[in-house]
Amino acid sequence: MKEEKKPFISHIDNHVVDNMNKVMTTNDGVPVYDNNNTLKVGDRGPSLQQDHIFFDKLMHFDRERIPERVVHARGSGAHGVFEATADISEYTSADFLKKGTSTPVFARFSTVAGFKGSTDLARDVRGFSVKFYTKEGNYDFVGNNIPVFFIQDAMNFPDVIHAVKPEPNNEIPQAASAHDTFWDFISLMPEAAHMSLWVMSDRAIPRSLRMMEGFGVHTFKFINAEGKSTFVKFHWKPRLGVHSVAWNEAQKISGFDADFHRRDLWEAIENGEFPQWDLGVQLIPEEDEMKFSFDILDPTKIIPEELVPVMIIGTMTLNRNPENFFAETEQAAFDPGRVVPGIDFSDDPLLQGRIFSYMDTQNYRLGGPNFHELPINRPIDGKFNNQKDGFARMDILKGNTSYFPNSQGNGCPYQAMLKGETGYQTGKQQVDGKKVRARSSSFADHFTQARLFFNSLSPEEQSHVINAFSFELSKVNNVDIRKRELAILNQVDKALAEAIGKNLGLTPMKSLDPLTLQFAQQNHPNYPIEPNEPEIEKSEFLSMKVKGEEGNIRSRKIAFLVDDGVSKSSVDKMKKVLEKEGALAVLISSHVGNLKYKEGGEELVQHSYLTDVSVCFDGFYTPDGDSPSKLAKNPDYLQFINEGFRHCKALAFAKGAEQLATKSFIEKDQGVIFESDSNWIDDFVNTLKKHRVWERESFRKVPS
Ligand code: HDE
Repeated sequence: MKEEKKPFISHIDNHVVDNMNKVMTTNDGVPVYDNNNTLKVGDRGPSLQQDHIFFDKLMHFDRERIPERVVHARGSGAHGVFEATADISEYTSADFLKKGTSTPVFARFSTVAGFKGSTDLARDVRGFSVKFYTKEGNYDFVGNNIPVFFIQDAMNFPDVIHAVKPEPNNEIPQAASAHDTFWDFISLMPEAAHMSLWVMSDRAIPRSLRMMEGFGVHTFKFINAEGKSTFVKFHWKPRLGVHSVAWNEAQKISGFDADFHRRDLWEAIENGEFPQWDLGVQLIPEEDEMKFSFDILDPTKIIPEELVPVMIIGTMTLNRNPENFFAETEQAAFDPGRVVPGIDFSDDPLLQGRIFSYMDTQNYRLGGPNFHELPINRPIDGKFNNQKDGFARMDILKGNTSYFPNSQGNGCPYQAMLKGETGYQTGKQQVDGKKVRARSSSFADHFTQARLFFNSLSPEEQSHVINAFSFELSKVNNVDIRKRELAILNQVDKALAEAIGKNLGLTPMKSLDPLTLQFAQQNHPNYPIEPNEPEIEKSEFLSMKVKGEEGNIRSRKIAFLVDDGVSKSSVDKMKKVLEKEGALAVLISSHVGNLKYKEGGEELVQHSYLTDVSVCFDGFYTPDGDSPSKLAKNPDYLQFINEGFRHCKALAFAKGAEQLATKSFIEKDQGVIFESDSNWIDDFVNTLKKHRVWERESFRKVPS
């Protein structure tokens, strides 16, 4: 069911400009008479220096680009609302988390490595940022779709990013980790083992931004009204399930529709299919800080949900696209240091470094310290302090006092404490220690959780990880790097390393490469350190296949493969059921424009075999009529269904089209559904719900 577009958030709405029925003006509001011609001496003569209308236009144009984000440059955003649904006042005083509270949000999803114009389907981590415009100021959740990070200390961040970005001499490759410098770095950093397995898993190639989890990664702290702290890990759980594309699809989608994820998010919201995520928390009492086999301050570790269950505390619904990409999505300034009363930082050394970096980068990227005044970054109830001036200052501070303490301005703005208000209060914490540049020995186990992740995947997901490592390391030219990484993977799981080694023509080294060991010993002189006994060997929450089983087909795109003469009743029969389930039926024909039905009548078609490809669809249906005989001779149609089959998607054929399946490389299985089977439409829907016909995975006869 289509829902109405929600109204603007008032404090941003005030800044929306509508050109409709307005005379064009210069930036000073002077009406423009002629916007085609510069001022000249005679119509063939030289231009004049006094053309202030032209200069006004060009001056602005010449400055339209700002520096893109140094990481996470490519992103897509949307507005929405967060509704708190659980009473957690025992743990946090945060106003926006009080049960029943609704808070406007702006979310932005991104890839990390690529430039602003790079493809959406790169194998990469996805950023998951949410700005909550709470009554107590803006709270920024700045997380990822992968729950751990490559490195443990902020000092290494510029290095990991330099390594993954295009190489500095030739700026190749764009938005890809499959190159020497990335694996050179990773193979010297055993702490990256856990995250590198996640990035080589299907998590790094989501089907949709709406179908991925979000994680705060670090441990944070909740602070309650009495000042008591509780450690907290944040999780976003998508209502549409967690799903991915195949790597072969990702590569092709990048060519056919580099905006695949951006378009998907935009269209879903325009169609009233508002994406939703539940916000969950894992709560760890302060007393339990040291209870686990790993350190909860180490960002390369998860807290398995079996040990600390996720409690759902609210739901986010994205219900409005931005009016303007630059003003909103590009200028949105996220910062994990932007916390509100009731939320605090832990001592995770990666998180601590982030608290500096984001504010610093916004100052540079958005041109100065007034970036908070851009509409998208403004707190909903305003800001009141003595800060003033600076580039592009927009607020007009009233009166002659801009200092504290003052008596002339009645002591205002006043500190919360003076009027018995709480304001932001840092959680009290006893700290005692020597100043050191060092790494805790509790951070030294790099492989146990990497193993936990690999063990928890289904066989199909494991084989994707093997293929991804094999692909990436095959693209590494330096054989020593391949060997070094293989030695790391051998510490995680021998079968994993051997399978990859086979594809690389290498036998994995038994122990770490001496160079890797040397780097590990810089942080831990006694490395390798005997790891603690893990609490669990396998976690069902880490497999996407398990999560996928709960799925539905809302907003999935099903290609109806047709041509002139197709039977309308055969189209409508399937369409009705799919649309009832919330899926989209997309007609694809040999031409765009009017499609002729067998029964008479026409329908406007927007997609053709020329413009579209199988990888952009979730399932395929070939209806009856006079069209199947035409399609039998159409190589593009045959490519569609063969590739769909190869990518383990569901295919349905109406009676008169069944022979088309046998004309191709397709073999009948539970995901190839014929009308002559009983319950064929239900079977098709149920197969689509499973996202993939995983059992077909090992079937490699069809080239794609
Ligand atoms: Fe970021 N990161 N990061 N990061 N990060 C940025 O901030 C940084 C890290 C994440 O949609 C930058 O505004 C450091 C972890 C997201 O606009 C920059 C460290 C996680 C986004 C920056 C990290 C993230 C960023 C670049 C290690 C997951 C996009 C532009 C100490 C929990 C936000 C910008 C958006 C963006 C620094 C590590 C997520 C340079 C120094 C861990 C989602 O400030």
